[in-house]
Amino acid sequence: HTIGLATSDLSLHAPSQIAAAIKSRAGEERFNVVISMTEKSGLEAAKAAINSLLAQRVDGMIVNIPLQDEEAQSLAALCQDVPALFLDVSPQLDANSVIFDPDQGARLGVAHLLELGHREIALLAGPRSSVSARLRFEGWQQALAQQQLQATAVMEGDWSALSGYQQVTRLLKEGLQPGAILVANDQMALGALRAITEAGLKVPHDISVIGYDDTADSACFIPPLTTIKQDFRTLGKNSVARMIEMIHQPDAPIRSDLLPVSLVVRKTTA
Ligand code: IPT
Repeated sequence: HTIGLATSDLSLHAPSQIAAAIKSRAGEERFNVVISMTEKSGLEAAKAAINSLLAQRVDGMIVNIPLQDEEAQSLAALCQDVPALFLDVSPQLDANSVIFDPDQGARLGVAHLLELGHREIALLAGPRSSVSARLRFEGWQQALAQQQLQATAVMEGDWSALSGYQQVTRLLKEGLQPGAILVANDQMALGALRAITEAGLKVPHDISVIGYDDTADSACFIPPLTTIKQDFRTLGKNSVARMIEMIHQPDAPIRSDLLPVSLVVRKTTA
């Protein structure tokens, strides 16, 4: 049997670690994995990736590409009798999916900062084109609003470290210095750490930073990054298990599985 994996850009750390986890778990189950990657966002690029996997006659399709509800529906239809499992869609979507809980992640980050006494919190969100970026951002805003708080600044990056560096450099140049920054992924947090250090400020003494993902390198940032852990090994295990079930029981009811995330406290928050 062969599983197709349609994935967003593997030069990003999270998708590459997810792909590695799927590949290694599938190998243990004696399933082959073929990968098709899209560098662009949007439905057309996702369709092309999926068509190339269908042409290779895969038995099931795991889709780790950010998709709006209607986009995911149309891709599931494109797969016809090949079962499709989505990893980057809204948990509300009526489709087979395995997703990390974006709300829980957002709430854990905000709660950690509030416990430390922070009130001036800036947000560095991921790209608007990504569903999970939007859900994390909305989760932060809701968690702040529950405490009658509002973000002191809102920034948007493209998930890359460089974009985090540029956004936070600009913020600090404008003379805004929040007490803490919630960042939508670890790569942008890495760039944020550089921007803060270059401005002559210290993490966490002057500004606290929280990332999101807990990719393999994040414990080695300077200082080691406090972050929201998405356990990619668990995602690999669960998504391969689900895919095998779906291949063997094509008539099983549609199900959306929500995986918990957790706060990992290291040295960037105080
Ligand atoms: C999501 C990551 O959290 C983020 O850092 C970025 O790499 C993004 O993927 C790329 O699409 S994880 C996804 C399963 C929601």
